[in-house]
Amino acid sequence: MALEQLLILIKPDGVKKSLTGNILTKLSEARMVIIGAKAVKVSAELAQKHYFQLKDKPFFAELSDYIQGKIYGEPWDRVLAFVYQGEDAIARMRKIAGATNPEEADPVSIRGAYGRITTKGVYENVVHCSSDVKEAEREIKLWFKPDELVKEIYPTKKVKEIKEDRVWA
Ligand code: DAT
Ligand code: MG
Repeated sequence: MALEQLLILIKPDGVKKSLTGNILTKLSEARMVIIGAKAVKVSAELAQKHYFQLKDKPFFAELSDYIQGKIYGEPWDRVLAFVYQGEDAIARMRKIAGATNPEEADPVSIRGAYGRITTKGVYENVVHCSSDVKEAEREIKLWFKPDELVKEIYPTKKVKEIKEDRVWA
């Protein structure tokens, strides 16, 4: 058994269908801990970086629009991002999430229960779940800054940056 962490996203269709509570309840059965959580408006750049392995697929443009929530618009064009940690977290959480294709997913899994394929062929599968340790690290580092996690799970370094910062007015 290995202590692992992974990125879970509640995608815009999950947010729109008001499934946040149901999804977090199902995930809580695995008894993992949340070490980071936030709401994110996904930019085109973040969408493309997140799914870069799929950039040559015919469905890439639709997938990129979907994760940005473009088809849903305000106030559903956002995702909820979580970093979970626990023993064998990746395999266990992916089992609860279910297979990529919601039609083929176990009906008791999140994707099986709540996912659908649109008439345009987009897999609206409600959640993202990192697929292996390497991908999990890449994705967590893409979505979260070290200070947004309550634990230091990867080595960090201090850099001096001179930049404008937005503060409360
Ligand atoms: P997963 O999200 O289960 O890790 P993946 O990384 O292979 O699956 O694909 C990422 C997302 O891309 C997936 O959640 C939904 C979409 N996708 C994958 N294969 C697809 C297909 N054949 N048609 C439409 N969308 C697809
Ligand atoms: Mg994947």
